[in-house]
Amino acid sequence: MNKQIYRFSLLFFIFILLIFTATSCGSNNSSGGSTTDQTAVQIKEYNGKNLSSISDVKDVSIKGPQNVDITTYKLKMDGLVENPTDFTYDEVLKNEKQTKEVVLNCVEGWSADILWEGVFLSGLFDKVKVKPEANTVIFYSVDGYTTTLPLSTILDKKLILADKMNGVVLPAANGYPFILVAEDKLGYKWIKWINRIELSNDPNYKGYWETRGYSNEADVKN
Ligand SMILES: Nc1nc2c(c(=O)[nH]1)N[C@H]1C(S)=C(S)[C@@H](COP(=O)(O)O)O[C@H]1N2
Ligand SMILES: [Mo]
Repeated sequence: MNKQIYRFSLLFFIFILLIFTATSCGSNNSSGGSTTDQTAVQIKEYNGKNLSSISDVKDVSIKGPQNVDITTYKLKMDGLVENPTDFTYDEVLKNEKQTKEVVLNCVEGWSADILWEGVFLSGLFDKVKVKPEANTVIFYSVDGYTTTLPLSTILDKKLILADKMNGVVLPAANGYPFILVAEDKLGYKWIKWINRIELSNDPNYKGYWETRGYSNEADVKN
């Protein structure tokens, strides 16, 4: 009888020990993961080329850097869509991601070569089901800034909404939570702090700088 209890307790002890080892390994792994995120540093080189630094990107915003509270943040998608939706930050980030090295050129004469990472706009369009008559996309920002691009340009160029630049989460000054990576277009199409995307059939809609005389095409001339 005593022997049986002894054997049983021994087995029980080994069992508890195994569970303890397994769970503590698990938590070690996850804390390792978050440490990596916290110590994320800017990527400096891509395909053997030096990238610009985030500090080379001048803030030329109409009202200065905006601070977005991510706990209440929503990206509203509406207009000519079947399913108007307010997406949280995490819901946006669940879409297919892409990394692209793209130069941002401002009309003020500076440029920055940055490695952008974000989600395809086409993925978001699929979720809200864009109606066939939509041909124009109007972007809105928390600072009241707006700009627009033809729907076909966004799809042809496979444009992304970036949440990261040079491998780090966008700083507030650079558009956190999302900037439009409007490749081949001048800086004023790269709208930051986007909180609404409207699908429209008005190709003549003009954004903030476009109503003040800048070209609506905004093509970068090389
Ligand atoms: N919301 C918002 N986005 C904006 C602007 C702005 O004033 N407000 N300025 C634009 C202009 S003119 C440029 S050149 C780029 C600059 O981006 P950066 O500040 O990250 O360099 O942001 C663009 N996006
Ligand atoms: Mo600009």
